[in-house]
Amino acid sequence: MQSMQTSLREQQYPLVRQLANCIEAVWQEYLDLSPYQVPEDLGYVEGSLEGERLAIENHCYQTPQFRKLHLELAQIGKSLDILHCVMFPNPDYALPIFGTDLVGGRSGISAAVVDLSPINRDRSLPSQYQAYLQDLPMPEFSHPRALPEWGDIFSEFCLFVRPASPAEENAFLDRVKEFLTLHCQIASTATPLTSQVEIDRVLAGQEYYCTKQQQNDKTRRVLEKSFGSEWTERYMTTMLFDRADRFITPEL
Ligand code: 18B
Repeated sequence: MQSMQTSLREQQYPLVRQLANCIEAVWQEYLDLSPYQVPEDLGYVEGSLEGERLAIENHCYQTPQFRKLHLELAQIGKSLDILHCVMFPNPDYALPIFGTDLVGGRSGISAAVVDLSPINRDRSLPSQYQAYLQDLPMPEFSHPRALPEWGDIFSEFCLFVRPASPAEENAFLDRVKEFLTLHCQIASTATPLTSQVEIDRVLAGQEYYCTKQQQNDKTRRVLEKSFGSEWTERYMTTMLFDRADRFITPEL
C-alpha cells in the first residue's frame, strides 16, 4: 500500500508533486500534526466503471487548531492529475478555510485555484489576514479564469488561473506557499472561542462552504464516471467536504 501511494505522487505532473511536497513541508514546519483516522476504505481508492482507471490517495492529519487537514492526490488514466487540499479549522477557532485545487495533465495545468475563504457572515477575512494579503504583490497571470456560480464562498484574494508557462507555475506555487505560511502562523497562535453562539456561527460558515463546494459538478462528474453516483455522493459529503460535529462547550 505504502509503495503504491509513493509511486502515485512520483508519476504525477511536476507542479502537482511540488505542491504536495510544499504543503506537507509547511504543515510540518508550523503545526503540531497528529494522525487522523481516514475511513478504512477511503485511504487509497481505485475505480474504473467506464473508461480509465481513477486512483486516489488521501493524506490526513489533525492539530489542536484544525479538525482535519486533507491532502488528496488523484490520477485518472495516464493523463489527468489532480491535487485537492482543504484545511478545516476546529469549530472553536474562527479561522478561514484554506483550500487549493490543481487539475492538469501532460500538456499542462488547466485549473489552479487557491484561497483563504472567509466563514463569517459578511464574507470578510479577519483583519490580520487582510493587513498582510492586501500588501502582498500580486503576480501577473496571462490566463485568469472566471469563478463558477457557486464560487461566492471565495475571498477577494482568491487566485484562479490556467498557468501558461513554467514561470507562471512557479508563481502559483509561491502564492500557495505564502497563503499557507501566513495561515499556519496565525492559526498556531490563535485563541479558541468560548462562546457557543460564536462557535455556532463558525459551524454555519463551514457548512455553507461545504454545501457550495459540493455543487462543483466538474468534481462530481469525474468521480461518478469511475465510482458511480452513490459512492460519489458519500465521498463528497464525508471525505471531501464533511461537516464538523457540533460540540457543546462546558458551562463557563
Ligand atoms: N475540479 N477536483 O478536488 N475544488 O476541491 N475546482 C475542477 O480545467 C476535482 C476543490 C475548483 O470552472 C475541474 O475546468 C476532483 C477546492 C474550482 O466550473 C475538475 C477532485 C477548491 C474549479 C475538478 C478535486 C476547488 C475547479 C475542472 C477530488 C478551491 C472550477 C478543471 C480529488 C479551494 C470550476 C477545469 C468551474 C475545477 C476535479 C475549486 C475536473 C475529481 C478545495 C473553482
